[in-house]
Amino acid sequence: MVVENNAEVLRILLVHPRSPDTFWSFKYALKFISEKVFIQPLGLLTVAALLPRTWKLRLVDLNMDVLKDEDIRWADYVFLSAMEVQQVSVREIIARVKAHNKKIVAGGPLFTIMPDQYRDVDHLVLQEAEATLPSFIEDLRKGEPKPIYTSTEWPDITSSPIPQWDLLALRNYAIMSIQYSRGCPFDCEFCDISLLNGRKPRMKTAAQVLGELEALYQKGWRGTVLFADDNFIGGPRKLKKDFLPALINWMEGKRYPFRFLTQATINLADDEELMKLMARAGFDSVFVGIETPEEKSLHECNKILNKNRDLVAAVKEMQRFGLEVAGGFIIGFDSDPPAIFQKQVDFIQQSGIITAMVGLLNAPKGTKLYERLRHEGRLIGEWTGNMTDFSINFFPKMGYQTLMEGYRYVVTSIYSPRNFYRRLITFLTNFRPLKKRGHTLELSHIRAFLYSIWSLGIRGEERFYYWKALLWTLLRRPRLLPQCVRLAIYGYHFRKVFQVQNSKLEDFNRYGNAEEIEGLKTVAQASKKSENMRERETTRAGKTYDPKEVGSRGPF
Ligand code: B12
Ligand code: SF4
Repeated sequence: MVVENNAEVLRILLVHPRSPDTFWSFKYALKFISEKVFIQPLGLLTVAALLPRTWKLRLVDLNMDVLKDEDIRWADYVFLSAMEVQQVSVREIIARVKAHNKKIVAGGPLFTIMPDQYRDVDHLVLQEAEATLPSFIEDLRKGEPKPIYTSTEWPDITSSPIPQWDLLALRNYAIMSIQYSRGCPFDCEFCDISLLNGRKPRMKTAAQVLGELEALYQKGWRGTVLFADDNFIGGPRKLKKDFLPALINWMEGKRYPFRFLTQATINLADDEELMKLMARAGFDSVFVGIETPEEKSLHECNKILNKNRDLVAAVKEMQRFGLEVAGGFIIGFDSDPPAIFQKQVDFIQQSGIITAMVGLLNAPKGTKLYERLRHEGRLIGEWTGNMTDFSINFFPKMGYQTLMEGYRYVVTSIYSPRNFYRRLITFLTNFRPLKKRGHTLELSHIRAFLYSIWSLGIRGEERFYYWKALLWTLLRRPRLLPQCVRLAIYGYHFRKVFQVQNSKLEDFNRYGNAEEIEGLKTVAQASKKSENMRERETTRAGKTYDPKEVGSRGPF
């Protein structure tokens, strides 16, 4: 540690690894507004704010920048933050930094969930930085930092600092995120949130969150802000009595400079007061884990809140209160019947959910699902971190080929232009956003609109449906024209993402060159194991195994 002007100085390079192009990268949609990156790395900005004020910091986000040798040489320590989907980039960064003989400090969901796979990292500072980083800094000052720091406590986040916004050029991002709470009281079998953030929701104070928003506002940010909570409504009483009224006040005073998005559980639809308050505070979209319309599968994964309710009605209720619902769906449960694929398509079409993230069930390490599958001898390897890349890390009961073909059917159906635009009209018919909003039309919106005319309305395969939807909106719900255009652009992105992923899978099936195709290694293993198990099952049943029959019927 160097001492400059009587203060200790360390140079820290904070690196955010590259994310692959996935459903949530919005890569193809962002082309319509410019070459921005979807969202900023909130974890690293929070870590930066927890470091001593005298240390010098630089941030490199590999989703837009390149990692320069010069930056690595400058640094005393390289701080890495990642989730599982970023593993390929993480490995590259570690190799580069090690080649420069520099020390790496790593934290975030990837390392917290799989520390054993990253023993080559010099210092693993796991769980929430508020709980573990202070001990690391203390040991570093003493000159004896340990290889691993972990904690069993869920820290009080009311003292979590304002993220260090000045490390970023905000204009390079399409949206910003902040956090109000951590943790979720539920316990779904496939989810690792209870391991990362615990089951007791912890909230920040209203003043603290308003301070974070004010800092963003002062930095000149206007537009979308995501509340990156596990479940925004995990502590509904405090939300209704304290936080939302304060937020409404602040937003009204500033004439609505932001629009908010968040994640919540389906029981939001049961609470009219909460929906109204959220809409008044500026929320107009909420991501809800719906998972499946199949009751037995909901039971299997312990998604208790979604059981025994009319899920389509719940979605429509939220839309009626001005909240666009984005939905998470999962296919591949043991209890999924053969009809599940059509059932998912029908559900999504009826509900008018535009952003339907349909993923394959996967078992993240440490979850109850992971342990069950391991016990049953069905685990194949570790999850790639991505639910939409046609990979699975266990042997599915319905058979691998059946699942893949069904999954492909679902994603191509719901994002076919015909179904997508039908759904868009269903949504726009039901959606009732609050009237008062201070949003002004920006140049980027006009650019996106014009580009959508060219790209979707003139050149696109969807042109007929695009114009039909535009005309319908102009005549029936003219106020919703911006939403119509925005969602048409999203639809284009979702279709493209699945097309690209699908063609990678086809290439893989044709040539089997898994090494060249990122993320498809588990597919190879699943496919192979699936065939082996089928062969065993068929032979046990006294029949002759014919690999060509795979997928036409399953032994289970
Ligand atoms: C916002 C969000 C997103 C955003 C972007 C996230 C981003 N750019 O970082 C979007 C919507 C794009 C997204 C996408 C996906 N996400 Co996401 N996402 C979240 C969410 C809700 C909030 C992330 C966040 O900002 N948290 C707030 C900050 C403050 O927390 P944090 O990053 O964890 O950082 C803290 C600690 O981890 C630690 N820490 C973090 N980094 C470092 C570094 C160092 C050096 C140290 C010391 C400490 C440290 O200290 C921080 C402060 O306490 C989390 C859940 C959650 N509550 O974190 C899921 C989560 C990160 N996402 C997850 C997943 C699976 C995905 C997807 C893969 C989903 C999919 N269906 O395919 C996609 C990936 C797509 C892609 N292209 O990357 C998982 C990751 C699981 C894992 N084990 O890796 C999480 C944990 C949710 C979950 N359990 O299901 N996600
Ligand atoms: S409700 Fe959502 S965040 Fe909570 S445990 Fe279930 S999947 Fe995880």
